[in-house]
Amino acid sequence: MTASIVKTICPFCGVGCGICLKLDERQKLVGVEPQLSHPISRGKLCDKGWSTAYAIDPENRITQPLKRIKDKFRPISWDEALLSIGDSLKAILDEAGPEVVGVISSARATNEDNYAAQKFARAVLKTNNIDHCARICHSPTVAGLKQTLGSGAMTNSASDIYKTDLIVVIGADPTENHSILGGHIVDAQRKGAQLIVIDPRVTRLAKVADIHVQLKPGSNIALINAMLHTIIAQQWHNQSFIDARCEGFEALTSNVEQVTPESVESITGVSAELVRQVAKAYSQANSAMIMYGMGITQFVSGTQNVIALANLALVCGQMGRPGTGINPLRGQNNVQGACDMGCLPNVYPGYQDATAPEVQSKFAKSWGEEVASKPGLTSLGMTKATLSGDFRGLILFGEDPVVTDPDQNHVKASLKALDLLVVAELTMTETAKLADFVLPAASFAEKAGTFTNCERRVQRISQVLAPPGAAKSDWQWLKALAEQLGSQQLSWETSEQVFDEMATLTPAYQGMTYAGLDRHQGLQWPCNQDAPMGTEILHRDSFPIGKAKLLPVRYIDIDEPADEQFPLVLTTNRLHFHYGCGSMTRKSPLLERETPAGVLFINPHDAKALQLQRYSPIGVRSRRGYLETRAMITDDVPPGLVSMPYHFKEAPSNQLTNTAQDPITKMPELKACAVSVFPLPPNQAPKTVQQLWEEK
Ligand SMILES: Nc1nc2c(c(=O)[nH]1)N[C@H]1C(S)=C(S)[C@@H](COP(=O)(O)OP(=O)(O)OC[C@H]3O[C@@H](n4cnc5c(=O)[nH]c(N)nc54)[C@H](O)[C@@H]3O)O[C@H]1N2
Ligand SMILES: Nc1nc2c(c(=O)[nH]1)N[C@H]1C(S)=C(S)[C@@H](COP(=O)(O)OP(=O)(O)OC[C@H]3O[C@@H](n4cnc5c(=O)[nH]c(N)nc54)[C@H](O)[C@@H]3O)O[C@H]1N2
Ligand code: SF4
Ligand SMILES: [Mo]
Repeated sequence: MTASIVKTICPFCGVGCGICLKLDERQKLVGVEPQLSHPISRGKLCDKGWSTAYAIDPENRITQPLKRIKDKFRPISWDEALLSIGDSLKAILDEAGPEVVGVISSARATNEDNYAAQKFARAVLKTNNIDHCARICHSPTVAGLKQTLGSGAMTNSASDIYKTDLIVVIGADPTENHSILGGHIVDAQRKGAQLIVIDPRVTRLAKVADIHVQLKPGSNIALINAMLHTIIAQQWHNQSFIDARCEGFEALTSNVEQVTPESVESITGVSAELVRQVAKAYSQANSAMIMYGMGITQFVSGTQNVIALANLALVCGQMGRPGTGINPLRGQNNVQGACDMGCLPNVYPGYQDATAPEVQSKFAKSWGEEVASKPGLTSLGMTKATLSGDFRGLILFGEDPVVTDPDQNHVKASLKALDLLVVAELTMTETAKLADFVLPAASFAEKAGTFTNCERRVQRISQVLAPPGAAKSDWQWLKALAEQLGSQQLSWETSEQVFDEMATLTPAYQGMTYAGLDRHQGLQWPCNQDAPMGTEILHRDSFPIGKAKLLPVRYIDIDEPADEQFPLVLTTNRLHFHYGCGSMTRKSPLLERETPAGVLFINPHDAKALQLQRYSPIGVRSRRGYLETRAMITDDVPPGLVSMPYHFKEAPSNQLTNTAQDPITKMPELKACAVSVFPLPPNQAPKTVQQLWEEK
């Protein structure tokens, strides 16, 4: 029987739906229901939201600090854990200085946890080696939109979906991954908005779209530049918006002058006729909004792809009004927040340049502490430096890079080579298994704090349950570790104190308090003196950098095209019922029943050539790794392209993926690498990578 119901926010994706946790008389979590009046979810939740109780079930949790002795973990007290970790860190720092240690924080944890993590790195360890999963997610958005518009976030709001005439979804699969927004998109289309989906796969949204542009993987810039060519040639651009608000139109025009739709047909696989149709529809709509995701960012051309999209929106004046804008669908529940909090090696909270002396002295003065001065490493930079002996101690929480970073064998080798690996987790992940110390972390329901969703809405989460066993909030164990190292920099008593300190130093959050957030069902940044009620639409009258910058970009091929040895291109995607490394969704029997294992999606044409039947066991090989799984034969992927989810540790697509990187942000090319696929004997069950490792 339900005894009480407490409102909080869903801990999975960046939509930030409002959920209610239901407790029985013993204060045990017994279920979940949607918040009826929530501004985004409006009384709905997707299957993951409904399954939250399984994700944090105390039965499956780490409840005490653990120390690894050879291959076994021994439970220890917090005092012993902090003492040993502190001694280890001190020894490394004394020997090799702050450049060889770092922190990887979590886009699943709160703003307060993330603010504490970057302060721990910069003011306690004195290093800018701080990063998180945004590196391999929307770092090209942060860099690309910062250059063009001055702010790397969704320009408009979720409710704009109902205010627009045309929605372009490019490189995103929102019915699977931002399901409540996906539902709003379908709804808006039913009410009259036109829907264009640009994706190499036939996604569920592509099936209902007015137009599906099935481009070849990695050809975004060729397509967008051909659209720009058409728009400018046909005078469909918005000259008055360009004159008043943009710089660089001449250079952009000459950059696309030769890029006719015909000239790129062989690159994109899209007919010139269709390019013209889409260019006309987008540029001539009264209001049109672009929504995009990993099919734009996860390429060596990631930042350039984002810039190309910004060029398109600006030239058409689809910006700064309701139902317009460029809208990155930020992925994790708090990835917008973890970036805002400065858990990136190059920026402090509020995107303040970490290498600028005035920024360093602002924070040093406010914290009363000398701060890190040298530029920091990215997450993959830390992995690489470990293998060359230049990085030795990593504190990581709420990420599972063994499953989610590219080139799994390389990641594993690197984590094993560390002198010290500390992992704070809810449960025993593949990464935690490699740690020297595993710390028990409180889940979202066991702590107070805030999450910032994809539309920049900062929302409060409440502590509903006691943490299981000795688990602590991430900021709390970071505070204890700082004290162990002799620093009082993290000596807050409540999460509200963390938030208040952060807000004074982060211009876009300056006008926010817990009380204000509660009163308004969250507030969208910037929220400050000029905008005390927050901001639904960015760039209405001007850009933070004055005029927006139109920046010419050129098509860049994928790093590893198919060849004779590896004749298929592998792309990786998500499935509705599972999330990230699977550690939270695979605890739910309901979600696990829907999709219990990884598969490789392959076109009937390629399946026939390889003599595969439905569910045939197969081996998949790339230049970096090998895995076994089963074939799922479907027209949803075109010939030549195969696709795999990355949620399944038994058959993780990151065993195969490429680490080639976008030179600007170090984003690896997770959306394309070359593989070969071959049938296994029909009666042989696919082996898990764990079994394959044991055999080695
Ligand atoms: N169920 C579920 N939901 C999630 C997550 C999850 O793990 N599971 N993760 C969350 C996170 S962290 C994130 S970042 C978001 C990501 O959400 P999305 O961005 O929607 O993620 P993906 O499915 O990886 O990729 C999106 C689409 O890009 C397409 N694509 C591949 N190559 C290209 C290309 O060259 N051009 C174009 N235009 N498209 C291409 C793919 O076919 C795919 O449909 O989802 C969030 N929501
Ligand atoms: N091949 C391929 N690889 C990909 C992608 C892809 O499209 N293709 N997408 C990439 C993207 S966009 C992303 S964002 C990454 C995501 O990669 P990860 O961040 O590694 O994935 P998650 O499953 O979100 O892992 C989060 C972990 O955090 C733990 N956790 C949850 N809440 C808390 C908390 O409050 N405190 C602590 N300490 N722990 C907590 C959970 O138990 C879980 O194990 O994967 C990337 N990897
Ligand atoms: S759409 Fe995202 S935030 Fe909403 S219920 Fe589903 S996983 Fe949670
Ligand atoms: Mo992500």
